[in-house]
Amino acid sequence: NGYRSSVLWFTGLSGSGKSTLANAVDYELFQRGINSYVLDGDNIRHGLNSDLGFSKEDRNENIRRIGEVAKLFVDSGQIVATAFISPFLQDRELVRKMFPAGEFIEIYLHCPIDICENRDPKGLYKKARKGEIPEFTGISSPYEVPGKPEVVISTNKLTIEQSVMKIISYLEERKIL
Ligand code: GGZ
Repeated sequence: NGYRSSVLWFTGLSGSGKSTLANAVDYELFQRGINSYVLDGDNIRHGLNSDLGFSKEDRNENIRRIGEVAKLFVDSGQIVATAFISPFLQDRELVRKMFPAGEFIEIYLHCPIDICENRDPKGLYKKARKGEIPEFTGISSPYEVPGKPEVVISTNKLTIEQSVMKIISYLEERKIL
């Protein structure tokens, strides 16, 4: 079971499928006997980062801390999948620089906002449209599209299984797996 510890950094709009895909990849790795872990809003924003909101400054700090935590997981020999919007290029580049070349794998989940908005599992877009959530990504706060992500997945065109295989293939190509 040789593999290289690394970060799978999922980025994309709310509703683009980050948590779903991070968990699906995590499960595929588990089945292959590889140690992996998912960092997402549930285990980070509700705990370590419960003091942070969604202003630009707070998002910067959210991502910086997640980068540091991801580094601890990589140091412990795991593949860590992170599922955060991480809308700012600068924040993602700062995290990228925390890792040796090849260990930070940026996976951009491309999905038109109207489709994310239609999915709206928690009704957040609806609230944001009504002005009830300030600084909502894609509506009243920017999402800066990655310039050179390692992997791009159009989550409105691929199934979850196809998306997982695209990521696994990339990892095999790069000798991570
Ligand atoms: C964006 C927000 C906001 C605002 C609450 N903007 O779809 P979700 O609910 O489950 O995922 C979103 C999550 C975003 O947190 P992140 O830590 O990923 O954001 S960032 O990387 O920008 O720091 C959404 C919910 O929190 N949420 N308010 N204003 N998403």
